[in-house]
Amino acid sequence: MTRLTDNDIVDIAYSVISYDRDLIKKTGFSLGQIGAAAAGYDLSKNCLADCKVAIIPVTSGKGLIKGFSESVVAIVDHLGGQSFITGSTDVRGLTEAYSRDAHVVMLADDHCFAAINLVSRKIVDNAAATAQGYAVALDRMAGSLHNKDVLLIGAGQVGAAAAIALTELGAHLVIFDINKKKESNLARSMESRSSFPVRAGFSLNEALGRCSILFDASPGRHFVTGEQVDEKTLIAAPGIPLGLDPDAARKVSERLIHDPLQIGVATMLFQALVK
Ligand code: 2YC
Repeated sequence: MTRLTDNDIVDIAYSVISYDRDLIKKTGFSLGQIGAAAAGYDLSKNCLADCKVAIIPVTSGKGLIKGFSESVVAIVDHLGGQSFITGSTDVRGLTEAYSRDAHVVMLADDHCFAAINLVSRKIVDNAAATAQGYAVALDRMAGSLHNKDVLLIGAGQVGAAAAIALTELGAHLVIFDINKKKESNLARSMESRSSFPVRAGFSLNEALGRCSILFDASPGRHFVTGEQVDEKTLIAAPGIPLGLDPDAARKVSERLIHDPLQIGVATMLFQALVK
């Protein structure tokens, strides 16, 4: 899991409205609609207004990330939740969340970013939620992924969850990872879940030549060049840093979904609220 830097998240709090406007332009759906769809949460039946969310700063490992808790608050409040950052960190922060009647707590150390519903005891992990939220966003941007070839780059935690979510949306998967053992293990594990053969074993260039719809769940930087994308390319890229190099990012910019926290946090919140 790539640890975010304060620079990655510096503008989230003040740009969440323009971010959402851009997401609607690209997919036709808002951050709330995408997160709720990925969670199976019915926005028309529920409202977040009475949902108190405590964000607990965690100092373990490499410590706090400047702006992390504030970014999560901005996203939750943009979605209609009532959130607060606990005054204390770590264990005391958890006791504070309980004493201030939080419904959901959200907290992250260097290995896990979780949302926990204190009433239903539902636990949600950021990696799986991010994969599911991005898969829905790509589906909406493509009109539908049903029976369409999708190149999944990265067979790690997010990639494995994305493979399931994309397959459930009807995508025909081509899987690529620089680690060929991880790539073939994920492809094999997906065979039983997909009614269509899961393909793997290509070089990156061959795989990019076969698919115009990409899901970049890898931590690789700038490995996709401008020559490898075109006006048909659609890409959902939860991986940090961005896999597209600047030339490719410029060419695909109107059809690129990439953010450090927003879609993952939105999906976590709604998933924590459904039974
Ligand atoms: O400020 C704090 O409370 C820190 N303990 C937060 C550490 C977050 C570490 N994880 C990450 O940077 C990201 C996750 C948000 C998802 C993947 N990596």
